[in-house]
Amino acid sequence: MKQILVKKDILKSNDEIAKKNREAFSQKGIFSINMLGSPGAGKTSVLEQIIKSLKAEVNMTVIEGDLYTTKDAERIENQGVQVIQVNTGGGCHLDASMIEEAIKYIEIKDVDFLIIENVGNLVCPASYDLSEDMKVTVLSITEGNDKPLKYPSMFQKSEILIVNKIDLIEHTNFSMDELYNDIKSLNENIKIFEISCRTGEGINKLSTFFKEKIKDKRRNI
Ligand SMILES: Nc1nc2c(ncn2[C@@H]2O[C@H](COP(=O)(O)OP(=O)(O)OP(=O)(O)O)[C@@H](O)[C@H]2O)c(=O)[nH]1
Ligand SMILES: [Mg+2]
Repeated sequence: MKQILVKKDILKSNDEIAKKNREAFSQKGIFSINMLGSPGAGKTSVLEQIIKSLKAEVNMTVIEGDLYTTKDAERIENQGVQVIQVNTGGGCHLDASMIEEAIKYIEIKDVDFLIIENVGNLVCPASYDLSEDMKVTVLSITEGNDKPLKYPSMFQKSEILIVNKIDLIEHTNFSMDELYNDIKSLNENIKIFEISCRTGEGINKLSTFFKEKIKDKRRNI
């Protein structure tokens, strides 16, 4: 596993770098997602499930964003998937220059699906384009259904919302009806998947959705 500590190139704007990365990914037919959500929402757990379900058919690479440790990258490496750890050294989000740096260490030519796990944070990461095809936010039942209205930006900018830990719903006062109402008032086109990484519920549907997106991207090279 490669581990890099990145310093920002303050001369280039985030969007310029993201545009360049996006062109490179598109030319190679790489479908990429930027996974966002609070610390502990289950981003790495969702990744582990998606990898288990798709790795026989899809060539996946993961960029793991974390402040300091390699804990999540080790979990991904245990799944037998190429992973690059980006440590932000305390920074609360990834930016496009970090992705630009990370992909220097990736054998990118055979990659079909690039998954970027952002730093766990419901606010800052939403502002940075990482050249992804879509932002995917993970919200877990234990965080409460009020989070979209309290932290709207990430939910407004995401194409996908994964509601994780549905196995725990009966132990909480989480209202799925309120969540759907709130989220649709922020982003009427967002697609919602209800899943549990613990029981496996909903994982097939989510993986099939990504598989179709990966195929579409390949077709459009
Ligand atoms: N009951 C239950 N627990 C879950 C589920 N998904 C994840 N967890 C647990 O939630 C905790 C956090 O999961 P992670 O996957 O590490 O969360 P994360 O969003 O990657 O966390 P950070 O990278 O630190 O932001 C772990 O203890 C998981 O085992 C689920 O569907 N149900
Ligand atoms: Mg994680």
